[in-house]
Amino acid sequence: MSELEQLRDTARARIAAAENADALEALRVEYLGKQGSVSALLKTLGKMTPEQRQEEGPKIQSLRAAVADAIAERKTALDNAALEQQLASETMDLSLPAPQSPRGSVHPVSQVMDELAEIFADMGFAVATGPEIEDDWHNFTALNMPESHPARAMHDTFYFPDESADGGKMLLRTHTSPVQVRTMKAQGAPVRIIAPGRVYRSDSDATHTPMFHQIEGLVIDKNIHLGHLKWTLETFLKAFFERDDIVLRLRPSYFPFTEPSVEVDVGFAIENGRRVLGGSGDAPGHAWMELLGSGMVNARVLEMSGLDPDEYQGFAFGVGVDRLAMLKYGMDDLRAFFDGDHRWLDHYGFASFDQPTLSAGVGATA
Ligand code: 2U9
Repeated sequence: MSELEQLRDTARARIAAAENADALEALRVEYLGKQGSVSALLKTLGKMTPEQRQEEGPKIQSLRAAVADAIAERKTALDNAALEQQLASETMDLSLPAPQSPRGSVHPVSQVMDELAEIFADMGFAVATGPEIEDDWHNFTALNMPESHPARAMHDTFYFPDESADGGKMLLRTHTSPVQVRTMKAQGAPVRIIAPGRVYRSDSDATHTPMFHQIEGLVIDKNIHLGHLKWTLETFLKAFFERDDIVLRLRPSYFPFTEPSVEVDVGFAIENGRRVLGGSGDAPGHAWMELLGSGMVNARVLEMSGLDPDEYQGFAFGVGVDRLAMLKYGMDDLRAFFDGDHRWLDHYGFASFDQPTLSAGVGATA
């Protein structure tokens, strides 16, 4: 065997035995690097005669190719082995539960708004909305509260510094009633709507926030009377609190936009320190709690909204959504509703899949 063949076989054997990438790289440098032994042999070609070069050149070139091929082959084998080992060690158990990542939740006010829309839709009510920045006429005058009416002062209104184009004052609506005025003016009668949304009053303590949520209802048709109002509120409250034993008490009251006006109380008992609605307030261990305001729409309000009060009558009601949420889901501080504290939301928020439906029960489970 020639010296070159011996060198080739030794190199092949050492390369095949290289245990890892570092050892293989060391052998590559040893044979093919600038100072490597095969490179040194290639350099000898320059000093040979043309005849010698023709004889030795192909042999040395073939040695270099054999060493390079052996290195490439070993490199592939080492890479494959490393991959096999990685695949064997990095197993993944697809049956494990997914890691807990932060989840959003539905705010109790949004949940209750959805519940209310669902209940009233079932009774044939459409949802109406309107602007939160209102003018003085739609918020007050059209609701039988002309300028200097004492009820205006009671609303603690947020006014804007600039007046509207026709000289009226602009304000943040103090109730959702202007939505009903706009609906009557735009669509005429009959009307069967609820108007849920944000309202604003300059008032802040444990039971009042400057922004809160209301839902108002309005039904206008021929021959509507207080009996329709009482049935509607009873049906709504039974569906919302998911109890058949809700008892209402209607008390005479006064609102400028309704005549007659009635305040609606519900019977409740204290259970485990919490108010639980149900039963007559006059029953032993029970009491009455004021929950809603309502009444027959004042004839003057119908007129200002373009309806003939001799042809059409109607009833209206209003209730605080935040208060309904507190009563149903047991929150005791209204201010926490708007703090944006995620720990409160983790506790009182609802899963986004928990859509209220009448068939599955409007009450959420989360
Ligand atoms: C039109 C005509 C009449 C809506 C009504 C009340 C009584 C009422 C309060 C409940 C608690 C507001 O959120 S609260 O502070 N609301 O007592 N609201 S009758 O009457 C209307 C509305 C629109 C055109």
